[in-house]
Amino acid sequence: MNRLNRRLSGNVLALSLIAGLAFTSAGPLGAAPAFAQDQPVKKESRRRATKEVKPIELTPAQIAELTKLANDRQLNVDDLLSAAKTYTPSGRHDEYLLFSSGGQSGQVFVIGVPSMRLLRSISVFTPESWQGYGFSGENDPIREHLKINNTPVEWGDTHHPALSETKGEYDGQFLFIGDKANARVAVIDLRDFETKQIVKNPLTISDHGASFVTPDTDYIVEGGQYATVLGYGYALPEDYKKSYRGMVTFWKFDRTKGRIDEANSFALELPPYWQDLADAGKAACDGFVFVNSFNVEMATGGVESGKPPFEAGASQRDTDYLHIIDWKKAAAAFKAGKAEKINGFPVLKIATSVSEGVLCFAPEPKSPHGVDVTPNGQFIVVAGKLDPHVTVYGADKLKKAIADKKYSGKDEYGVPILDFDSVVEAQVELGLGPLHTQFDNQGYAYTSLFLDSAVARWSLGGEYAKLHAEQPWKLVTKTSVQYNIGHLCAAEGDSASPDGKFLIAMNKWSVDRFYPTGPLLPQNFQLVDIAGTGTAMPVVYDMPLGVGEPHYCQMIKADKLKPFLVYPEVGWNPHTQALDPNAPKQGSEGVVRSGNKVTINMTAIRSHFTPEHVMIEEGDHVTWRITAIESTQDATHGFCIGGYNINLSLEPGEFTEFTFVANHSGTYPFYCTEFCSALHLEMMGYLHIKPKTAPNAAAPANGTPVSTTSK
Ligand code: RUQ
Ligand code: CUA
Repeated sequence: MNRLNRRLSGNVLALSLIAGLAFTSAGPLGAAPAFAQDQPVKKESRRRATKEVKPIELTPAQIAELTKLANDRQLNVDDLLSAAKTYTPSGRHDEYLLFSSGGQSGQVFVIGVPSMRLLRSISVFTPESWQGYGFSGENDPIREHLKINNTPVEWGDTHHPALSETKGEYDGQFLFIGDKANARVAVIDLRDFETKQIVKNPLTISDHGASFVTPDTDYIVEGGQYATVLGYGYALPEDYKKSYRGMVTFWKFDRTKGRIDEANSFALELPPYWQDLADAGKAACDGFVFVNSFNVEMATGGVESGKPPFEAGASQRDTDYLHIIDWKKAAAAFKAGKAEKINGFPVLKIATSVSEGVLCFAPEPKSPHGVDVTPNGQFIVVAGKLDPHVTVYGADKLKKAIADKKYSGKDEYGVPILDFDSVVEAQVELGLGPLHTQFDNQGYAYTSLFLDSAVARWSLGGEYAKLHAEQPWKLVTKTSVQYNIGHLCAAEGDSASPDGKFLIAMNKWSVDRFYPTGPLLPQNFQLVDIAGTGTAMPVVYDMPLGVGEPHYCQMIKADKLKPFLVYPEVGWNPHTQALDPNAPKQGSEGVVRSGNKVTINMTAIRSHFTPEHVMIEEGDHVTWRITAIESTQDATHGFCIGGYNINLSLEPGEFTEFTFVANHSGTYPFYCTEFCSALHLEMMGYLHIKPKTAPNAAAPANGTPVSTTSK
C-alpha cells in the first residue's frame, strides 16, 4: 500500500503541476492533509473581473465598438441599459438571493438577483440524486418521511416559501415551504440549505396557504384550500355544509431546535369555504393573521350530472370573506385546553373561536386570491381576482370595528361579519385579474394582473403618502410582462422594510419568448427594475425556468445569510447539526461484524475511500458510515453503489450513514460521483458480497478481488 500511495501522491503532484490545476491533492494515506492551505492557486487572475471598480469613461473607440455590437445584434439603448443593470461579471456575487418555490418539482430554487443565475436547487419533497436526497438505501429516512398513509408520496407541489423573521425582518436563518398537493410543510436550515423536517397536516390532504410566518416566527401558518372532511374523513356532496370544513393550522416553531414543535401546534376549524392565501399581521396589525376565501357559495359542482361547474358555482356572489384571526387569542385558547382533537390533532371548533373572539370576517370582492399586509401593518390589501380593484382595509378600522362589534350579520356558521364600509380604507382600480401585491421603499405597491399580463404600480396612502409624488390610492403605471403573471416578489418585499430596487414577475406563460421546446414551454421569471418612480419600471431580464411551475418566491439581501462554507467539524451530522459520535475517523476505518449485521466505517478524501475493498456476505444487514475528511470549501465527493440505488453527496466535513440488505451477491464497484480531483476516476473501490451459494469461494484478500458467480 505504501508504494501505491507514494506513487499516487507523486502522480497528483505531477498532474497538478503539469495542468496548473487549481485544486491541491490530499496528502498521502494516513497523513494529515494540509486543508487550510488548500487554496486556489490562480486566485488573482480569477478575481480580476471584480477588482475593476474604478469609474469608467468610454473612449470614442469603445463607443464605436459598443455601437457596432449593438447594431449587429439589433439591440437598442434600453437593451444595453438592461444588460448593464443585470450583467454580473465572473466572480462577482449577486446582491440578493431569491428563494423560489419549484412548483411540481417539489423543490426550492435559489437564484441570484440581478444576474438571475440559478445557484442551487434544494431538495424538499422530491428525491434528488445529486444531493443524495432519498438515495440512502432501504428504509431511507427521507423516503420514510415522505410517506403518507404508508404510501410513498415522493413529490410535492411547492407554492409559498417563507423566510424566518425576527421583528418582521427576514433573519436569514430558516426557510419554510408548503406542499399544496399533500398539505405538508417543510423546514429548511439556511446554514446548509438542506431540508431538516417535513410535517404532514393531520386534518386535510391538500392545502394552499402555506407557508406564512408571524413576525417573530412563533408560528408557521398553513391555510387550507379545498374544504374536506377534517381528519381524512368521508362525506358526499349532499352533506357538504354539514360535514365539510376548512382549516388553518398554526405550526409552533422552535427556533433553538430548528424544528416545528408538533406537540404545541394547533388548528382552527373554519366553514367550508375555500380558504386561500394568508398573511400575518405585523406592527399596526400585529397579532392577526388574515386568510381570504372564495366559494363562500359552497358550490359543490357536478357538471357530470348537469349541475353548474365549480367555476360558475363558486363565482356567483359579489363578495367572499376575509378571515380575520387573532392568533394570540387562539394560542391562549389552545393552551387553556379549549381545543378538541380531530385525528389526534387539537382543533378549535368554530363556536369556540367565535366565543373566544378569535375569528371574524370582513366582506371582500370577488373570489380574491392574494392578501398582503403593508410593511408598517397599517393596511391589508386584498386582490379580487374577478374584480378590477384591490380592496384596502385599514388596520385601525378593523381593530375599532372588532372592539365596537360593528357587524353587518353572521354567516351560516355563526361567524360575525364586520360592516364593510367601516373597515375599508380604499379601493383602487388597477385592471383585469389582480392576484398578488408587493411593496417597496418608495410608498408604492405592486400588484400582478393575470389577465392584463401586467404589473401595476400604485400609490399607497397613510404614512406612505409622503414618500411619493402621486396622490394616494392611485394607479401610477403598468408594465407589460410576458405573460400571465401569477405572483410577484420585490426585494425584501414581505418584510417590515422592503428594499425596492428589484421585482420578479413570475409568469405562467412564455409562448413566443424562447425557442420552443416541444409543446411544454418554460415558465418565465422577468426581472423588473423598480428603482425608478412614476412610469419608469422596465423589464430588464428574462429567465426561463424549465423545471416546474414556481408559485411564490421571497428575495433576501444576500449578506443576511451566513451559510456554512464547510461543515464546522469533520464528522458533522447535518441532520442534528452537531458532530456525530458515530462518524468514522481517519485510522479507525474498517468493517465490524456482529452476526449478520455489519457496520462499515469509511472515510473519503481526495482521492480515495478507505477501505477500498469491502468484504461482506449475501444477506448481511449493512450499516455504512462515511465521513468526508475534507475541510476545503467545495471539496465535495459523491458516493454511489450502482444497482443498490445508493447515491450520496459528501460535502466537506459531512458524516452520512445509510443502510441496506445485501440481497444480491457480486462484486460491485463503488465510486466517487463528483469530479473532485485529477484522480477522481481512481476514487473508487469494490464491494464484494460473497454469495450464500458459494460457501467455499475464496474470500478476496490483499486487495485482490476474486471472481465469484453471482446468483
Ligand atoms: S398561488 S395557485 Cu397565486 Cu400563491 Cu398558489
Ligand atoms: Cu472524490 Cu471524485
